[in-house]
Amino acid sequence: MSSDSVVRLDRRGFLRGTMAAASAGIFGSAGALASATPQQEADAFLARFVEGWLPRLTASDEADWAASTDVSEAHTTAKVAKSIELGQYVGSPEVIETVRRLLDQKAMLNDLTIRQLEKIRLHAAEAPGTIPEVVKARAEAEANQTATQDGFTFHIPRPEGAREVSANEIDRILLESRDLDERRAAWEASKEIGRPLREGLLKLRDLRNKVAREMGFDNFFALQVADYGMSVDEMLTLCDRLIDQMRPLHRQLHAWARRTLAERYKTKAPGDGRIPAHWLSNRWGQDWPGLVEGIDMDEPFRGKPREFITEQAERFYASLDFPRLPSSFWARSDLYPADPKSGRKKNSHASAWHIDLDRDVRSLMSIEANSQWFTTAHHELGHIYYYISYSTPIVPYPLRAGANRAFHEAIGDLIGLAAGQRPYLKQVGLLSPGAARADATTFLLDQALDGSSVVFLPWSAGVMTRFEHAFYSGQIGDGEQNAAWWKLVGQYQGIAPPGPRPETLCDPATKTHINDDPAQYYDYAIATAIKYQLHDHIAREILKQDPRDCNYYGNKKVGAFLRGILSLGATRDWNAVLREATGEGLSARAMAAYFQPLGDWLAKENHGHQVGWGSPE
Ligand code: X8Z
Ligand code: ZN
Repeated sequence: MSSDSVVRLDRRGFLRGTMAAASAGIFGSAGALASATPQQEADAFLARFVEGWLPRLTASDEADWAASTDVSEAHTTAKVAKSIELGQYVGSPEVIETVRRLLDQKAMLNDLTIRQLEKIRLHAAEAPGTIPEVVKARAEAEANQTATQDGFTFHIPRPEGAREVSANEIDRILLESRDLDERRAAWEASKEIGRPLREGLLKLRDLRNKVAREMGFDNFFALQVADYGMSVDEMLTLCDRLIDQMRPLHRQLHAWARRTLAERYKTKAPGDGRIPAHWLSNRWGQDWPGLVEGIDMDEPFRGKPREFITEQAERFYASLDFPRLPSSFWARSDLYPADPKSGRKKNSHASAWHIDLDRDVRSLMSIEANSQWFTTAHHELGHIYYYISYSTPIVPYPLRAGANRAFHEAIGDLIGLAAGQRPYLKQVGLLSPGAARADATTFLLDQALDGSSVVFLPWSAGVMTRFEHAFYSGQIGDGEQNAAWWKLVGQYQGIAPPGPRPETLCDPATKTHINDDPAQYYDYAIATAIKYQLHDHIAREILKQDPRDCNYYGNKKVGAFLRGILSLGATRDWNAVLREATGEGLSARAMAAYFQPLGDWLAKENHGHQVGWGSPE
């Protein structure tokens, strides 16, 4: 594939990308005017910038959407062309220079203006027009990597010939099969995608770093972290703190899971105490659903039409007084797996899109009627309702984003947590008999193992964050990707590969975000902490109910509280937003409190058994 450059707004509204060449004079007379104050000059610049930005952004997003929902040479070429136009605009030296000059006069500007200029500066830093050849090369590499990823076909080897399988089918085997050979074959098949992605990822690392360094960032990781107004050290310290706060519970869960799985597969856990990766239900061990016998969260969804999944999620938001989704959402979204017979290939990972930073909101999913997609649909609608809530005249276009990226990830997860509470499930007929019967601790155990919860933190704040930091700051040699990856997986998650992982494979590249949402995965770790903080506040202060047994459904006060946060977009400092909403700064305190009864139970359950793994930890 050949392409010139790519610039796009990612699924959370953060512009990333590159430009081929700077075009001069976009803003014409918007330069310094002798008679204008810095504030007047900034107002004029922002108005003019947005006017030219929106149509280019929309065209680029439309082309990107087409390329992600129907992988083809023609769509990739069109996406690249539109991206170039956008990149030449946002990364033009004129924009960079104007923003720099205005930000040098911060004392004369109001807060909203400074915030917009900071955002535009970060957008420009993704596409600095001062190094067009690097930016162009990056664009080509980004486009190739995405096309390779989204166009990949998984195969499970069999004596009679390899069988083509979808990502959903691999996930189903890992969730349901009790046959370790079958599990290992599915797990290994899921890792084959890393092989064709390895070289492109190494190339992208160098190009992304060169782009980031042009405007003074240490590396690409530092550029992404800058959106939080934090240094890299501060971000790593924050992630470590979240892991530390939940470490005791994670170790207990790990010990319990290892024993339970060894019994399930009638085998023994390896001597160093790490859990073999193919024993777990998720391809990366990022969450471990399906471990608690007797709680089958999928049962209520069997036989339901797949349309039910998003419609029920929408009903939840609507019950909180959020508007119904616009008809264009239903008309334009791509919610179900591509028909294998059609030959169409689409990105298999869920995402939510804000095409025009206004009314055009869409989601890309591959929904099947099960509990995993039920949770994911709530997650994606969280993004969609965030987009809708801040698309008002009060929020300037450059600030139509989350309070920070983690807030954007947290909202749908919060509603997913609310939709997993038993009083709600019972009310809407989605509580399986097993889940209804389970005692409170067993139900809590199931939640701790499920998505975006306790076992997710060592993965998100640990493995993913530490790998990408080391990768972009030059601490991993070219022939050491898998070695570095599995060292981190072993250390943080207590998981080991089922066999050797040669460097011709590239296991980190099997995770979508490493390729196309790079150096941002701590967003999800921080979102997990924020989710429990918001939930704790909502349950105790608004609902006056037990956070582990509550029901948001139909509560308009909860909706008003959430819209108070969502409608701000990125107009306020995120620390202040969190403090004002919950009364505390970012922390896993609420999360630890939520699971505290489980910790007590597990400590007893694990008494006399091995807890922990490897040495030293
Ligand atoms: O990528 C996602 C969302 C899309 S923004 C489905 N998540 C992370 C993942 O799947 O790895 C949600 C939880 C973590
Ligand atoms: Zn998301």
